[in-house]
Amino acid sequence: MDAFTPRREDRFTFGLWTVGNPGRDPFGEPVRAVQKPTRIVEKLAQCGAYGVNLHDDDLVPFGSSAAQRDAIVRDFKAALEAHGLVVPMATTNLFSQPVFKDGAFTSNDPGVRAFALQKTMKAIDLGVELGAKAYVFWGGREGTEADACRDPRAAIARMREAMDFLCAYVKDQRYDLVFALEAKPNEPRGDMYFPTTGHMLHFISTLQHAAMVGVNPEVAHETMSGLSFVHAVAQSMECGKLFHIDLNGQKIGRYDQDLRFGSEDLKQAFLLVRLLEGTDPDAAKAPRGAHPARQARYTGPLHFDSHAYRTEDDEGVWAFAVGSMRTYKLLHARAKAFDADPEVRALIAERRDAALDPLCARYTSENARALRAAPIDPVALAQRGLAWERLDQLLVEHLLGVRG
Ligand code: GLT
Ligand code: MN
Ligand code: MN
Repeated sequence: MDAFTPRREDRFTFGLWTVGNPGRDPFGEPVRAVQKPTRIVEKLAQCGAYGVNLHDDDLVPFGSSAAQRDAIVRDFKAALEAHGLVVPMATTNLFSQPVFKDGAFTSNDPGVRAFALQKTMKAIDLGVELGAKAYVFWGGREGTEADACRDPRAAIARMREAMDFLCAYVKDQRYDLVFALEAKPNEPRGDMYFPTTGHMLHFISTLQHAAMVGVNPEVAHETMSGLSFVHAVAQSMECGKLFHIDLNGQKIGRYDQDLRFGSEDLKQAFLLVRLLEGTDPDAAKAPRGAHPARQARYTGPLHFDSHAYRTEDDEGVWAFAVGSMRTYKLLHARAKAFDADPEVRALIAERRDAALDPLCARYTSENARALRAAPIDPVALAQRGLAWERLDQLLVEHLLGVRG
């Protein structure tokens, strides 16, 4: 036990499908035994996790009878109770069954779309019964290879119809539940609709019940697109839409690797933890122009959507789980030290121009006139070195543990 040993209050969660991943890939058979959900609960609790998340089919195998479902759920609840774990998030598997081969909510076939809604309503009921407060939508098969098969605008409209329907269902049932939409650019489809968190954020703004819908960005998915994950998360937080997060590791431009958090690109991982935890004291103060719903820090569950290398046995899986959580805590400690460093603070201190600043704050015709006439010297402004080299080196030194 040390300061980085994971504890319940750290709010770390794993999916049944993550630590339960038996190591099957497109080229090879499973390398580990399938574990019972109740065993996963027990092991996660021993590792110091706070919760476990699931797809409907992870817990209740597809095609189970009502009586089988009830027995499985009863045993699972007993395990949660016995080991003090919660289920903060649930989701629907709308990708594994052959019926979803060409999408679920965006399918051209109204029968498939109806089945997707039916399956999701039942899965929402299950999630709520287990105590979930967030419901994730990852459109695993919502995309195309033969793109002429549907107008992409029809796919977007169908997805909107489904979200509006399901939001209304949640309200009608008086469930205390929000939705979190997860983007991915490709895999398993050639091109997926809503490929990035930014696409999702705009889509949400077009929904009937937009207030109850946010995003669930995943490190791997944004990185696959070659984009900054930290910026995607920041934009989500800036408008109050970071409802959940999928932490893992990924090399740029590859298939969805879902590696252990912090095992790739430690600097991005550091900046991400710094952002989520709001260790930068400036994060607490909403800057001028901020969105009214801005989140200063993220207080939801910290979910690891990742799995152990295929080289690992059962022991390796739990080492992977503990490693994910420890790395998060280590990065949190490093981020606090970085943000408390007086040299860092001095370098990033915001400069204000007493004369010009008030003119930029708000448009009035007087401000516009004064601004147009103001003597601003772009050459002088450009001459100043910003010392970001020094700042970045300080970050690296904090990250490597030689400072603070
Ligand atoms: C699947 C996917 C993940 C999603 C899960 C939720 S399922 O493992 O790769 O990114 O978050 O549906
Ligand atoms: Mn992934
Ligand atoms: Mn994910």
